Formats: sequence, structure tokens, C-alpha cells
Amino acid sequence: MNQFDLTGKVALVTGASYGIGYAIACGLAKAGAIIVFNDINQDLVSKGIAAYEAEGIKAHGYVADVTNEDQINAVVAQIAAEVGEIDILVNNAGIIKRIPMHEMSAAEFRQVIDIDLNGPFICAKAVIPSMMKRGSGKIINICSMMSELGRETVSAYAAAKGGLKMLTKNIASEYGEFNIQCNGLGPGYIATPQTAPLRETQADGSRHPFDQFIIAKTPAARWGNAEDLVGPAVFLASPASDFVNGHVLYVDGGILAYIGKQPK
Ligand code: NAP
Ligand code: GCO
Repeated sequence: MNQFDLTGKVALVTGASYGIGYAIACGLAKAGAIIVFNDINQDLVSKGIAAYEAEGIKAHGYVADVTNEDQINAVVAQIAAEVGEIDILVNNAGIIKRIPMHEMSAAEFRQVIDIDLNGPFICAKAVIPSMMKRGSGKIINICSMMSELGRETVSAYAAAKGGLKMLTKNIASEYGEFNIQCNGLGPGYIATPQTAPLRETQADGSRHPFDQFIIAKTPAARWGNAEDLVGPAVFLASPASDFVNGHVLYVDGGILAYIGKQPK
């Protein structure tokens, strides 16, 4: 038996019109899964469907805001009717706001927590009852280096991603007996639109200071790309990980293990 075969499994990847979610969804599809995704507006969903089609993937796209429980519950019911019950949930949708904490408004802090932590709670809560009935399910929460480390200007994001790590452990604890595995996937620094501001070439043509910093902090001496996350995601979505639960799998090129290269 191919432990990495996802044939016939319905996978919902949130916020997957592009970026990490899109790459993970493509990888799950190539392992046999039926791909369902949501994004925040029809324009993004339509662009996403076209992008999947270009990859030869017939994805099902729905407009839903992960912070809106009514929308998510309605879409999960619609997916069950139109596609099938969700076997795999990847809580990918997320934002970041890079603002010094003493300058960040409570509303800005709350918005990041709402999307990056309340959203995964709402989506997991929507799919767990049917997973319990079927006696199986996979939930993968997209965590972060900031699930373990802090840095300037990302207080809300780190609080959300740290909370998401603990939500992952709690779902694993509460629903493991129903053969539901909930694990985290912790990307390192990945070249996507979300991190584009950290990689902008400077006016003098030099690399962004943060870009240089990440290269020095990563044993692999490179930024990750979204495709680096596909194999680990397929593993966590497949029978190969049926006895892995409450774990955060960091895919970071070694950042968390490394003190960083001594400046020349
Ligand atoms: P991205 O390029 O900004 O994509 C995020 C996706 O989520 C977008 O499609 C976005 O749609 C969608 N989204 C945002 N708010 C939403 C909401 N309320 N409801 C539904 N969809 C929503 O980000 P990414 O780099 O691919 O990151 C994806 C995930 O990986 C995030 O959870 C992020 O925190 C995490 N992560 C990223 C990195 C990295 O280095 N890039 C590293 C570790 C973890 P809009 O375009 O409308 O906003
Ligand atoms: C930042 C980055 C990071 C990455 C990622 C690292 O500003 O520090 O955006 O937060 O997005 O979460 O794992």
C-alpha cells in the first residue's frame, strides 16, 4: 500500500489562490486528492481556478472569509453536497502586519489574531464533526518560525502563530481518539508575496538587509520556496502520518537549529 496516496480524499486548503496554500494544494492533487479551496473574493477564486487548470488540476473554489463562521459553515456544507465530506483541512489563510507593537492599534492586532488564529479554529470546528462520524481526518495548521521565535514588528503575528501551535496540540489531544490527526507545518522564510517586502532589492542594487540576514541565519543559505513545503504537507495529509499527532513539522532549512553565520 502506498502510504502517501491521497486518491479520493477531499482536501480543503484555505486561502489557496496563490502562495504557499496553492503550492500545497497542487502537491496534494498530484498525490490524488480532490482540491477545494476558498479565498476572500471571487476575483481571487477565479484566478485560482484558472491557475489550477493550467496545472491540469480541476479545483473547486469558494468565496469565504475564514473569520466568518456562518460563511465557513455554509461553504463546508456546500462542499459536502457538491464535492464530498472534507477529509483533509489545511489551515493556510493568513496575514501579517509588520508594525512596532507600541505603534500598533488594538484593531490591527485583533485583525491578525482573527484571521491567523480564530480562522483556523472556525475552519477546524466546521470539519471535525464529520471527521468524528467517519472516524478519520487530517488537520494541518500552517504555523511559522514565529510559533517559536519573536522579532521586532510582528507581535500580533507571533501571538497568533504561537497560539496556533497550541491549538494544534489541543485539537490533537481532544480528537486523537477519533482517529483525527492534527499537526502543524512550520515554514521557515519562504519567497511568496507575503515576504516580498523583506526581499526587495535596495536602491543601490544591494540585497535587502533582512534578505541578507535570513541567508546568514539559514544553514541552507537560501530562502525557501513554496514547493519545499509540498512533500512535508503530503506526509502530514497521508496515512504515512497516522501515528503523528500534535507535532509541528518545521520546514525551515535549519533556521531553528542554527545560531547564524558569523558576520565577516
Ligand atoms: P500570502 O501569499 O499572503 O497568501 C495568503 C492567502 O490567504 C491569500 O490568498 C490571502 O488572500 C488569503 N487570505 C487572507 N485573509 C483571508 C481570509 N480572511 N479568508 C480567506 N483567505 C484569506 O501568504 P503566504 O506566504 O502564501 O502564507 C500562507 C500561510 O503561510 C500564512 O498562514 C502565513 O502566515 C504562513 N507562513 C508564511 C511564510 C512565508 O515565509 N511566506 C512562512 C511561514 C508561514 P488575499 O490575497 O485576499 O489576502
Ligand atoms: C516576518 C516574516 C515571517 C514569515 C514566516 C516565518 O516578517 O518575519 O513574514 O513571519 O512570514 O512566518 O516563518
